[in-house]
Amino acid sequence: MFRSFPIHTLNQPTELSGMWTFQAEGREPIQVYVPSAWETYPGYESYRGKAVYSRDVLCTEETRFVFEGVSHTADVYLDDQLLAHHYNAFTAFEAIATGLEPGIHRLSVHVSNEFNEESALHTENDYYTFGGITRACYMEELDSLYVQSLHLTPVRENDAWALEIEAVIRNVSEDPQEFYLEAEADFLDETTRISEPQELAAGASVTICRKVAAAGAETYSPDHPKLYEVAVYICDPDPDEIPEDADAESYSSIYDDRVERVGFRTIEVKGSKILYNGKELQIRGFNRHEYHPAFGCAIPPQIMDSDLNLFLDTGANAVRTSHYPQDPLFLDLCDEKGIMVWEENHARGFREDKMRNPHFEDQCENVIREMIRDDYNHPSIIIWGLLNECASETEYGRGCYEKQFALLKSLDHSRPTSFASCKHFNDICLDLPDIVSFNIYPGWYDFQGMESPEVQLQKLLDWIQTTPGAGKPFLITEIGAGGIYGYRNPNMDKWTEDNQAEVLSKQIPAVLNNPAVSGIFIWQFCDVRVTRSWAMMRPRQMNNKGIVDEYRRPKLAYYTVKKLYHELTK
Ligand code: ADA
Repeated sequence: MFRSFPIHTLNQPTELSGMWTFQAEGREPIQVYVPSAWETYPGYESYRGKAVYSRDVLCTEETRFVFEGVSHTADVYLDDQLLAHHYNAFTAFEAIATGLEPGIHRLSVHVSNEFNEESALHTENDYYTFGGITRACYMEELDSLYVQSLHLTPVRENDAWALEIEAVIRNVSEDPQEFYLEAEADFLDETTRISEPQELAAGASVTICRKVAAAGAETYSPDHPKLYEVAVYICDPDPDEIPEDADAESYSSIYDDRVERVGFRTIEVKGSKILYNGKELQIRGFNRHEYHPAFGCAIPPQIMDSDLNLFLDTGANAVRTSHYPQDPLFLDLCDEKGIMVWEENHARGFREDKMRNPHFEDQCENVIREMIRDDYNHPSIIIWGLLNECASETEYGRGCYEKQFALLKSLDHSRPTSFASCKHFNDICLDLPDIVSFNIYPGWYDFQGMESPEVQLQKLLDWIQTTPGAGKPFLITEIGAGGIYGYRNPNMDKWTEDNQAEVLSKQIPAVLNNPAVSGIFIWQFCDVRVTRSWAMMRPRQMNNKGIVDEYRRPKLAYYTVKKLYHELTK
């Protein structure tokens, strides 16, 4: 299961989950289940290097492969032909083979999780960066035309809903093709033609935009997460004229279809408030990394679901996908459970020297493009974020923030933007986002002084009012403390569960009782493995600030958060 709803009504994709051959450089081949992280295979627990995954696949003449996530770098081959190259573990890519001899072919994915100069985003870090085909992959039989992407934007006009549909259609054949588009949804009275018949040149793509009324649609909200499926069909304008080379019996007048879901809601910034369906929003969330000791970052659906059930149990209503786009299935579940999402591109804690890596800007921007291309339709996503804790205090860093915000806004004007800063009192980028957000750790990191969380927060808020961030909504995007599961003592020693719970019991009310704050994301949901160079600062080589440990066993802090999130809900 790679999505929680069928993405086609006609030809269903073939999932490629199952057993593949895995061979790391210089080692014997073994059979492994895909998707998975290779750090979960015995003998590969800390393997950093290259490996090849391969299996046979049954192809038709035109076949499209989709990989939801390969960590970090992938080269996809069919037999000996290179179909696609992709960098970055957390976004999807396609690989298309055309003019194939129908039958069995060998699909191989060459994967690397190496750290090197070519990789600006995957580096030694305060989370682990795994290897493997870590998210679902599938293949689909293509006709000459297919829907490459479908974006749905709900709009509220004159007290009624409408929907903007934007579909990218691509012609993979060597001939021009004629087509028109139709759309189908529960809120449309009948199948609606959304483009006139037109010709698309060989190898070309076209974007079709059309607004349709959706007057009868129910409004989506966290309490009423009503989702609608919207299908678009690429239709042949001349269905009676069967092409000479087509098989008359199996000939279809529909080239391709695509289903996406939409939730009709609004999210906007007005002055210093975030408004959701016109009402002031209070965010109570957690930061979540994709991690489990038995699965690495390849989290099975059952765990995604149970993570979100724990969120709901604590009274949380939101998740920040720190620090990268998360599995599309996880986002589907957020849509269904009414959990709001801050999704961000993949960049954590880069100082200026790292931002000057010649690949940094391109790699960050690609993640932004792919994230918005793929995750645009999730009503759960209410904020786009970028460049967590990077050099927003330097001129060079500001240049990157400027470019990336410009790109983000050009790709989606329907959601507010932000970035999580740690440049207290010297950030020079607060004019760029719609929402100002800071990470603070009062009572945990001593370098921030030992003043109370209330005082530290107020000083920060007072300073922001002297910057171009004045008058914007404000979020705490990280706050928390470390605690090792099962380590208890009454001295409130660092790393005890007792101390973690105590620190959070002071931090949370300081934030949620401050009327200038629109919400909080606690750092973090579960403990996560970190890379080797972080081990000296991280007992167990883990970031231990989870309110549950890596096996999702609740610490004392879990109950503290649960009590406070319920008491302080506005
Ligand atoms: C930062 C960072 C997180 C994590 C956290 C911590 O603010 O954004 O990724 O490293 O601090 O645990 O210190």
